[in-house]
Amino acid sequence: MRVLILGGDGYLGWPTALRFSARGHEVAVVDNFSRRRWVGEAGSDSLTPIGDLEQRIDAWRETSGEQIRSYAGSVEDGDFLDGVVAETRPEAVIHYGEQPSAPYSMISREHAVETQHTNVIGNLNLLFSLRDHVPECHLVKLGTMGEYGQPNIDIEEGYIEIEHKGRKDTLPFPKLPGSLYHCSKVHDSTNIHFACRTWGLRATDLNQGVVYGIETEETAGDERLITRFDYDEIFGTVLNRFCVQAVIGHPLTVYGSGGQTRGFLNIRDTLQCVELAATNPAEAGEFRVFNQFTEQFSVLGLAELVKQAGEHLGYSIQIDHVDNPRVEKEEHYYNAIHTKLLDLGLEPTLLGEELVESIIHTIERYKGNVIEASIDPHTRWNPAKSPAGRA
Ligand code: USQ
Repeated sequence: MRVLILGGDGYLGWPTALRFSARGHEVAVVDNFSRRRWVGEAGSDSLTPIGDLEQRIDAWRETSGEQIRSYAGSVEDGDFLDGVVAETRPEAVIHYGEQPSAPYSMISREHAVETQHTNVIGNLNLLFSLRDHVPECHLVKLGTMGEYGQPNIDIEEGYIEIEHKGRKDTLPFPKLPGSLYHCSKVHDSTNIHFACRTWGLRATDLNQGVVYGIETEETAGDERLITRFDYDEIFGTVLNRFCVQAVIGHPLTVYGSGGQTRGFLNIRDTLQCVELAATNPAEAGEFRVFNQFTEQFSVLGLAELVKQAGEHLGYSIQIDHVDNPRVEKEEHYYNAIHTKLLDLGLEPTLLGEELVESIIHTIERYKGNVIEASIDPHTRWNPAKSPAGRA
């Protein structure tokens, strides 16, 4: 299959490219390297040392004999993207090429605008390119579980059957996004759904939970192939952050009470899910939604797990309840259905003490790279509600 991966230099995009390439698919990647720039601007850097995209592609060719084609440019540049789609004529596009951080989108007006411009306009450009050049192509779009928020009812996979005043319909599940980043993903979903209904495109929205982990089958063998790993307040996801904090002796930063519950998955399972979606495409005109996570945890539950695993390895670990910089529910009902990927054959990697210990061991190799000043949260969802003395 000809696969085009947007965001192929990123935390998930790079190992996804290797996975498809290793399985004999013809892979091309697009990236404008803004993730590297954004993390630098946040005063941080990848914990893992990563070469530039061309060096990594060369290393992959050397170790696997496989070739990955690359295009440097932005999805927001519609003419550029159109040229890439016309030239590569993909059968599947995996779209990771977005600004993925909720805190980043909440820093300022400029950051919110950049997030929604990159995400909404990039995705819209892609929909037109697919329509005009490869209308049969399957779009596999990385969405987020955060589109749904935390409603007081079970979360279905994309759609809910509603009976209203004696009539019934199956409609998109209501959305309650928790940041301007999450709002951008809702806008993307609306645009993709429209393109499927109107132009007959086929798409799968992967509403992914919070990803953790570093190594994948293809990256574990050679250090030059390792993916980036962020742990700063803006780009680090919570479990990855807690593991780094454990290793450097920084108290674990639980925001508020820690009752916030989310769906989580290991990075290896992200790759499994994306491959399952791509090799089992949606029908023409279908907008399919999968809830992509394997297990639910509360933030405090994760902190306790990291404390237990870290202490088992001889670390002394403190859990701090810091003022929550976000506006979010800290105690809430959460039950999200996630059966569609399991039905396609997903074999979940379950989180336990042993897995946390293995992540900690990988982090230990690079702990000298940690920039501790980037860890504590400063970005507040509502600056008017800042506690005294905090920016
Ligand atoms: N949290 C802490 N302490 C920390 C960091 C986070 O308690 O040091 C809490 C947050 O307040 C939040 C939860 O952990 O309640 C998750 O935060 P996160 O930063 O790990 O994840 P989030 O901002 O939700 O975003 C991440 C990815 C995003 C993806 C999303 C999936 O960055 O790309 O869409 O997870 S989901 O959470 O399901 O919306």
